[in-house]
Amino acid sequence: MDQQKVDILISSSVWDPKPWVEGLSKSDLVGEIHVWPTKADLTNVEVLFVWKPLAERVIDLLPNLKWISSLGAGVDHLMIDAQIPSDLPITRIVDPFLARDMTNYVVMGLMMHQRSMLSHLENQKSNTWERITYQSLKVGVMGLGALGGHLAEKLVDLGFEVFGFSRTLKEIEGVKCFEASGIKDFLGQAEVLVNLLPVTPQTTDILNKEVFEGLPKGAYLINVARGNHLVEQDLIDSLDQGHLSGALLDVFRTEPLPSDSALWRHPKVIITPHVASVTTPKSAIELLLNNLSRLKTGEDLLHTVNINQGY
Ligand code: NDP
Ligand code: OXD
Repeated sequence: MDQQKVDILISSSVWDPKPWVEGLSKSDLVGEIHVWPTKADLTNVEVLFVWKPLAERVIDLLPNLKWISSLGAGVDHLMIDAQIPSDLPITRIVDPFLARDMTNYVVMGLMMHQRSMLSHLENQKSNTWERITYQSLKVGVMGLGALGGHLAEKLVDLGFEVFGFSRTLKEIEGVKCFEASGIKDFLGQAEVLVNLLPVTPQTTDILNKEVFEGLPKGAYLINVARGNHLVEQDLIDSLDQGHLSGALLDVFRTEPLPSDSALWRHPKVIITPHVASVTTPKSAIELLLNNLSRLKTGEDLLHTVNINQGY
């Protein structure tokens, strides 16, 4: 092993590891790159990059591991994995492209809802000319981190009235912010509720009956965070009872969404297959290499996760 270079293991069971291997291998800092599954000797591996889930006992094969990074923004796949050591730094992807793409997706969903696009598409099938007008909307953003914070700012620029909710109180120009204890007041304003929370023990199942009842009648849900935030039956009940007017869902408890899920067929639900914002290897690799160089010089890594908080 070249002492100057760092060996890496990539475990990506969902995404193609090829662009990551190609991008990382261009750096002088990088030694051997292994891709899981492999039978190679992994003793010299110091860095593990994971996009969920990590096969069992992989960590046992990495006695010299010094750093783990998620290849996405979310780290829930690492937080629930008992083999992940609690004394190693864990980082995640915080990337302007990820924030831009998430904001664009949510704006698309908001606009489709505000402009009744589903009704227009339906009308087109029968050559029906029906002028459905639109109203200004109050949007509530749950989670004001790298993604939710960016979204809230851009929504203000687009002229929406924006409300924000986070664990600790934030200050964002033009956004009325609430901390966790203010959830009731926050929900009461949200004609569209956008979920961009991380999934943790505190936020699992947070999109439930009680929360939906706290929203104004006719509210619309956009869930782009995690499927485990949503109690699916509570959503279906609320849609069927006419309290919620519709939902755009990108993430699900089980992915791919099973073919017998009632969500597929629900007339008020739009489904996309976890594509709201996808990590761009090129820009994420820049971040990973920046952190690799920090690891080598002993500087603090960027975008570390607080393991106690779970995000
Ligand atoms: P961040 O960690 O930057 O932000 C999380 C935000 O949630 C923070 O504002 C935090 O509050 C708030 N929060 C956490 N716990 C609570 C709680 N119990 N009550 C209230 N607020 C809370 O995450 P990102 O913005 O980078 O990403 C958010 C999530 O988006 C990811 O975890 C991932 O699940 C999802 N995602 C989905 C994608 C998709 O394609 N569908 C793509 C990328 C990400 P505070 O500021 O006080 O810490
Ligand atoms: C992520 C995701 O967390 O794509 O980055 O869901």
